[in-house]
Formats: sequence, structure tokens, C-alpha cells
Amino acid sequence: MDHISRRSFNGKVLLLVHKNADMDSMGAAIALAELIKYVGGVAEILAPISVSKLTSEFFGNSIRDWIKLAEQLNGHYHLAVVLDAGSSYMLDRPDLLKRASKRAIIDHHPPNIEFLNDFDIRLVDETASSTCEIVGELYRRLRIKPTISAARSMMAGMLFDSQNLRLASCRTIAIVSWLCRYVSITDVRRMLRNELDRSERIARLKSAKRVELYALGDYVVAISEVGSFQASAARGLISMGADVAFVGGKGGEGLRVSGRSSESFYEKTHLHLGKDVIKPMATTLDGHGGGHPTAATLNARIGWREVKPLIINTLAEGVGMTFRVLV
Ligand SMILES: [Mn+2]
Repeated sequence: MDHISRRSFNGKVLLLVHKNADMDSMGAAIALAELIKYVGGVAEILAPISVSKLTSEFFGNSIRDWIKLAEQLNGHYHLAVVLDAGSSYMLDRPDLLKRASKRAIIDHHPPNIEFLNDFDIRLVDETASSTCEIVGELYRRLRIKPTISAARSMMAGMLFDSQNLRLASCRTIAIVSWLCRYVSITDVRRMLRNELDRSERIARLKSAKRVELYALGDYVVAISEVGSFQASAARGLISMGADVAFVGGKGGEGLRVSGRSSESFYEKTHLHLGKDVIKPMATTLDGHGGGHPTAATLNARIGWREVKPLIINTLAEGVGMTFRVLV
């Protein structure tokens, strides 16, 4: 971060969030757009093709001025910044990176080295709770006071990605505490309160009804299938007591599989769902995927029936244990 100055952002800057933009990606984009404006630059955020429901409710119309459709973007950019995306596959329009003289990436996903090579400025830190945390550090490093909107956006992204600070490090807490000078954490938490839709609750309940259980040593693995909300369903199975949960179903390009594991499973086994399970599966299946230690997603053109044994085998191999069906 030492090589970055206010001047790095003084110019016409294009900001790219990831597909199905979430609180962290969008929060980081808004906060960075405000920073760019503060240092005298001009920021434009490419309108994401889809935005998570919580994110669109949180921001509403307040951010309309920053968002531009691809056809409204013209000319050349001084800088293009990718936020919260570790591969070009996660972007709606990776081709737009070519329109900028310089490229920057700000992210907390495990880095894809090949993708990183395309960037002149890399603020990539796997140990950060969120991309918003890194943008917060950037503000502090450049000694810039955030606007209320920037502070609220960063705090929302940090609370969201850290599961309401459950995954927070001391550094996360320090930055949240700095943001507390500008916004109320209670207000931001209230804005983030997310009552689940009826359809999402039904998907979670159906996944519980259809669950198949496996024992992996002493660990319990839950595998299920639902037509939508696979990630939410997998989280639901973990909260019911599974150590690892995989839920498959229809996704954007065929099959989507969401995997989740408990924090204690990761602490004890060091099995990284993104790197050790989903990544090798994506390679085998010629699909796409990756993620974090305890949360990862796979997309592939293949049937769920064929993927299920692969999940179980990859998990068993990863922890070096045999599995058996639990009845
Ligand atoms: Mn994130």
C-alpha cells in the first residue's frame, strides 16, 4: 500500500464489482468512488447485471449517480479497479479492463496468480475480513475523512462479510471502531437486518427434508439438492449441526453447488473449501469455481448425480479419512 498516493486515483476511474454484486463489493465501490471524488478524480461504477437483494435494498436509489451502464461508458480511463473479485470469470465485463491505462485490484479472496499478473496495483490481502476493510485502510493511509455515505458503505460491507464481526480480526475491529466516528453501527446493523423471503425459507426447509448424511471420521457431512438458494440452504444445514454441507441445484450455467463448513471444521482440518475442494473439482469437471476456507461455489455443466460422489471423494481425500453413509 506504500506505493499508493492520492494521485493514484486522480483521473477518470472505472470501478468493476463482481457478478451478483454483494454488500462488500458494492460497499467498497461506493467508498472508493467517494475517495476518488475527494482527491479530484471522476469515478464511474459499471452497473452490475445483477445485485443481491440485500444490497439493492440497502443502497436503493442513493447511488444512482455513480452507476453507469456499459453503453454509457465512453473514452479512455486513467485507471480501472476490480473490487472483491479474484478472477475475470467473476466479472460481468472483464473486457472493459482494456480501456484503462492502469489496472488495480482490491480483494480478499485467495489470489489467482495468473489473473493478478494483469494488474499494476494489487491490494490483495487474504487475511482481511472484506474488501471494504482494505478500502478502509486505504482511507486511513491517505488520511482522508470518509463521507457519511462512504463510512456507511464500508461498515455495511465489513459487517456483512465478517458475519456481524464473528469473523473479525483485531484489525477489522480497529477499522470498524474508526468508522464509528462517522456512522452509528446500530443504524447500519438495522439497515442490514435481513428477513428471509418465504421462498428462501422454503428452499432451506426442503434441503433439510432431502438431506443425505455421511460420516467422515467423526465429522458429519450433509448433502442436499434444491432448485434455488443453494448457498442459503447450505448455511442452514451448518446451523443445524452439520460440519460440512454441500447443496446442488440449478444455476446460471447448468449446475451450481454451494459448499459451507463450520469454523471449527476448518480450524481442525485446515481443509479450504475453495482451494482444496471446489477448485480441483472445477478442474476435473471443466467448470468454474472457488471461494473462501468455509464458503465456496462451483458452476459446471453436469448433472447433480455425477457430482455428488466427486464431492464426497474430494472431501475424504482432503482430510485423509474414509466416509460412510449415516442412516
Ligand atoms: Mn467480499
